[in-house]
Amino acid sequence: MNSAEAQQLAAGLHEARLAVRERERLTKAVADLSVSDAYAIQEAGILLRLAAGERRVGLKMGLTSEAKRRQMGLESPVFGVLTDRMRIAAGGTLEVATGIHPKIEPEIAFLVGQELAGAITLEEAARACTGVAPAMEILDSRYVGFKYFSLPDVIADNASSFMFVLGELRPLQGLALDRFDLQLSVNGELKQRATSDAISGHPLRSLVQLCGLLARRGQVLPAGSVVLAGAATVAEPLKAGDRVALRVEGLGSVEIAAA
Ligand code: OOG
Ligand code: MG
Repeated sequence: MNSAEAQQLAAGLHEARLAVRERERLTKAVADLSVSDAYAIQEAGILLRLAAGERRVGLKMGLTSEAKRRQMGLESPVFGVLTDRMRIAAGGTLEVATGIHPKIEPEIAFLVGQELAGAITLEEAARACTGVAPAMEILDSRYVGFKYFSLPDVIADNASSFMFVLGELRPLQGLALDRFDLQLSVNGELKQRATSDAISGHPLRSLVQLCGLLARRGQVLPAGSVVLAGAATVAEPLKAGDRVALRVEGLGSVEIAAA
């Protein structure tokens, strides 16, 4: 696939997002879309957002838990790009109608203090992080019915990124990052619960995997990046009027309202 083709497919997804209108998955028209084509389309889509004044603030890992891979019927982790415009302040409000069919999921986020590149160990990942926080990701797919059936489709659509919210960051020292109990409630009712080892066995392993995926594309993880490690459970549908809270025992809480 040449870059003009990638840009054209990216523009189609970009317009669907801006118009808040679902569209057919790309593999319906381009059956042989490869993972590498898909990342090129994703990057072309990010360039459109940057041209509109957005800034890159980090990356997200997706499909790092078995629960998510089973929910979406997809086999391996993927990454997407986060921009400043995707961030909602903790305690803030999300307008559901700005998304097509948004869903929310419980995550752990890291703030990476120094650049990470290529094959790194869990210890190197831990040393590079200056903070960890409870987080929620609000996903939205630009595809009909939030279904895409293939990894290239979801990658091209920036791994279904829409919005995210971070709780308070704290230093990693002394925290058992793979032993957190994550509880996601909607309107006070517990909806999803899992231990943080559901995320790649250990949330920092998502960061290691991310560096590996980036290296394959000749990229590094820049200093200052926020990284969402991937959801610990399946995502919950989000509707106007919902109050969603994530409580992570030993780490903190974060909440948003949907309007
Ligand atoms: C893909 C994105 C998955 C996660 O945390 O696993 C993701 C999707 O489910 O549409 O963000
Ligand atoms: Mg996610």
